Amino acid sequence: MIKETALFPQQVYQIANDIRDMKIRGAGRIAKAAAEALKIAAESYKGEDLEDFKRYIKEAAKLLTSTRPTAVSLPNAVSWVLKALNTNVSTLQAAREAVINQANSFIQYADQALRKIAEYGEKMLRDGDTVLTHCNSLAAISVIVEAHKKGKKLHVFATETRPMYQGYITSEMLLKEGVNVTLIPESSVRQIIRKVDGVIVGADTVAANGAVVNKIGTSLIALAAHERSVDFFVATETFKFSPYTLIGDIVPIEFRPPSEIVGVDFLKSHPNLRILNPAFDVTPPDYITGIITELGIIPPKAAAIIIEEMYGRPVISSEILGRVEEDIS
Ligand code: RUB
Repeated sequence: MIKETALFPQQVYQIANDIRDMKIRGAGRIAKAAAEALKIAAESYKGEDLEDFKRYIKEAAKLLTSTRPTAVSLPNAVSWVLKALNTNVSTLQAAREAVINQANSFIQYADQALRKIAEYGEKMLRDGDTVLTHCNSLAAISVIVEAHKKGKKLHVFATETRPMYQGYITSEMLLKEGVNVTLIPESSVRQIIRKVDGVIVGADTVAANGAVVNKIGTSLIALAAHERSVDFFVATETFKFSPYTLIGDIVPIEFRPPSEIVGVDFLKSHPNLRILNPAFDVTPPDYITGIITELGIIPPKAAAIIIEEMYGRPVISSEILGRVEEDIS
């Protein structure tokens, strides 16, 4: 539980807790929720001092970015909103409005991006295709649903995605749209892949070298697809591209509690058992056919160009330097 003080309205803590506890999950939804939380914080600020307001918004930004480490969409969304404070705002009212407008513009951009991804991505699917997806990615689902709406008859294999079973959510979403779905354990992928024409997954972070960080198990699926020359697409908004990786920062992989894997009683009766529960893994660019973004479908190796165009060459902040030093030591 995140420690609540009187500083922010309860809704902001609620969003932060919901991201941390995975009630809000999926990199795109996390990013939009963080922008929404900053907007709520700005709207509810009770003070009267511009500099104090800036500190308050930056504190809210820190709280939100501390909730989950892997999806770069979270710090990218927060940076997008914080740009409001770098503009020449000279009054509290102007700063408040700027933060609210920036948050709204991020949310709007995210919604439009998903629609573009669906439009570009559906062209990669043919009538009669069998598609495999993993975890629960709105970007990947939007591609499948768009192709379905265009009248292409598809069959989807959705992995359960242990230990949190996001595959159930994916199955429900696709069934609601009228798409044929078969739920499978991810351990069956190498057996099933022979029936699959293409894989589509989402991303939590795309690194400058085109490697994609996504739900644990993604890289094994990519390996199985590669072995049989099955196309492997990643559908993602460009705000999941990491500017930090351009200067060598390593994407932090979240490890989640053992209790997600085994029951408390089993843990208690085997005190010497160590349990590892990594939530994400890294798929190398060589296993990725293309990255479907709102700007078009790009080869993974072009990720660095997109990052430079969108974010410029990053200025190395002391915070980032600290992280790099930590990794080397
Ligand atoms: C979710 C996950 C999704 C990406 C992309 O993991 O790995 O594939 O976040 O999702 P978790 P989207 O459930 O642990 O957050 O395309 O919706 O952004």
